[in-house]
Amino acid sequence: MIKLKPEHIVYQTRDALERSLALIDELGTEQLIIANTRSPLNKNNLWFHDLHSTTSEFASDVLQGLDKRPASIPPKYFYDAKGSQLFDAITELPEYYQTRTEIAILQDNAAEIAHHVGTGSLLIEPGGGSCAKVHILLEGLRPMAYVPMDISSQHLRLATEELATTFPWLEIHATCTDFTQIMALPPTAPEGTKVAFFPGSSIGNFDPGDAVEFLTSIAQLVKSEGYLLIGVDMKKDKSILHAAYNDAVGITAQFNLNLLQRINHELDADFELSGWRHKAIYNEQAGRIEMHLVSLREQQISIGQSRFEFASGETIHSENSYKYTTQEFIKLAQQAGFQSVALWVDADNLFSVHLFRVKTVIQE
Ligand code: AVJ
Repeated sequence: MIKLKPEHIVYQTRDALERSLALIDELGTEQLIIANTRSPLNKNNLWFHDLHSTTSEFASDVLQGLDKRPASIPPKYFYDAKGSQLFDAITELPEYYQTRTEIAILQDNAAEIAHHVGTGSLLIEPGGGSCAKVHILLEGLRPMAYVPMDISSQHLRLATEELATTFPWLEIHATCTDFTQIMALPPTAPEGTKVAFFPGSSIGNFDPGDAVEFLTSIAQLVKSEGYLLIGVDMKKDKSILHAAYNDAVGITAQFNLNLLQRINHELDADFELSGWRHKAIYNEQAGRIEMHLVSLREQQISIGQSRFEFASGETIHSENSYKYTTQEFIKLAQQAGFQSVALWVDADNLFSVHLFRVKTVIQE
């Protein structure tokens, strides 16, 4: 976790400053505060906080990951503008059941979710780059404000501008950040019951231990009256999983290979995409889909001043996507301090949506 110190923070408005100071006061210095340039775009209900994920971090993660054997690169780097577009295309593939199944679950149960959570909340979405699923909840939940956080600035900007137009009554406080590093609210966000929304089974990208740590940081963010609404892909027949990550038209392959293209563009590298192949397998033992890029020949790659050798058949591990039974996931969330409030699953047992609440500690 990166800790921002108050002196690193730029306040553009007195109001933002005051809200931050109050927060620092309330939480002590333990809690991170993201505050940055407040730039109301051409909408008066949209604030955009740009906390760039720096190129140097991308560079050092890639160089470090490619030095290991087997080599690996964190999946968060899939999402440059092209990668975000490709991911959106994945969600529309017939084989990729996750998105449409989750959307149906949210639609069918929106009223019940609103009943549990109440209106006037502060709805927070880590990774909410395209703001697509939140549409389903907004009318029912009528939150006081929506705080999407995403690593892709451009994606977030376009999506929130559109959202601000569609829902003029909604305050949006968008924050461009790597939420795996910094989990904090922008100082312009108002107070209210905090509801974290983490759809799409993005939690599957974390190893279980890291998932507990991540959920713990969400629990700390939403605090004792807060909720977590989270979508989790379920364990199921291997063939269904295999098809979802090896689609017939090859969009997932393009999505995987785009990582190399991105490294070429941003880090002065010379990957030849024709020298690599997409591979996705279900590791039953670990309960996860693994994506790899397989070197099709012996080759040397230059990235800036660094050189990397790959033998034919050698791989770069680019993603894990863990699958959980509902009981496994409830146990995991309990380790992070959550208790199960409600659970929805589709008729085919493909996907689950859990509502959790932070366990309140009863003081005598
Ligand atoms: C965004 C991590 C949930 O694991 O299904 C889709 C990413 N990778 N196809 C997933 C992904 C390949 C996706 N998550």
